[in-house]
Amino acid sequence: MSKTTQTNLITSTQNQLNNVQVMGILNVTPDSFSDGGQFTHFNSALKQVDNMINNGVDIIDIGGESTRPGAVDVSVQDEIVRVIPLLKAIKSRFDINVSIDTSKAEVIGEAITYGADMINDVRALQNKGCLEVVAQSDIAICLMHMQGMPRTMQENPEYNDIIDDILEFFRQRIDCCERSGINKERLVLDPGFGFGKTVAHNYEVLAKFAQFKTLGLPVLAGISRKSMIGNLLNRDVNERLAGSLAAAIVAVQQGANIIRVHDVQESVDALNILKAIAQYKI
Ligand code: 9MG
Repeated sequence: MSKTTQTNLITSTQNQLNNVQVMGILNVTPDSFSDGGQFTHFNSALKQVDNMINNGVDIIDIGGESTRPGAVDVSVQDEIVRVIPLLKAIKSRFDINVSIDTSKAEVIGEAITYGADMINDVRALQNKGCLEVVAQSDIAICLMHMQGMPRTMQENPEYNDIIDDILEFFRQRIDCCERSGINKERLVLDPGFGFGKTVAHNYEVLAKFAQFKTLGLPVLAGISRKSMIGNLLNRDVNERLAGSLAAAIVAVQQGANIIRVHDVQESVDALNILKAIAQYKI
């Protein structure tokens, strides 16, 4: 390898690492799987935002609908009441990017009106009206892969080749977005750890994460506290920090641009270790 190629490699690794964004999870649902109910109260949610900002978060992801396996549906009105006042309060008090985790066109519309910076849609804008409302704005979108729907998705997930199947899904969703007038540059892709995937599927996706970079878009990894960690290590949900950090770092080393996490301070620390060694890697 020539010296120039080596230097380019190091610079691009450092650039990618320096630009990795930490997305902090703020679930405002009574039944979210790992922090269920903790931040349903407005003031404790704002306090949590303040903590995350002090710990170096880049994006706050507010979710008003639980997507854990078996979760019950929530009405449009309930979801709006849960997330929009919080979005407004965060935007008026803090200088921070906010993502709204939703699959409902009406919630997306309200989120856009009140200054959200990103829509995080686990259904990849496949619900009625979503493409249209997004096309009328310039908001960023995270398109996540899921096989099936949250209520039943873990029953018997099957793939021909999980990486090829997810890549094909991404190509189709990117194409739909572009045909609806949503510029490709606004999109982030996410293979959807735990969404219609067995533990083995999830680890294959993590092992081959770099392949999602071939589509030329930023990629998000959401692994924090998930059952792929708990099942492998036999850990309860509040004992999954070490496993979550290890998995997030593996994703970042393969090019993840955003990591979606519960534990912001620990994730920023782990990323800083990676950044410190990146300059010596040849
Ligand atoms: C809402 N939500 C829960 N898990 C997620 C993940 O892995 N990625 C994204 N984008 N959203 C998620």
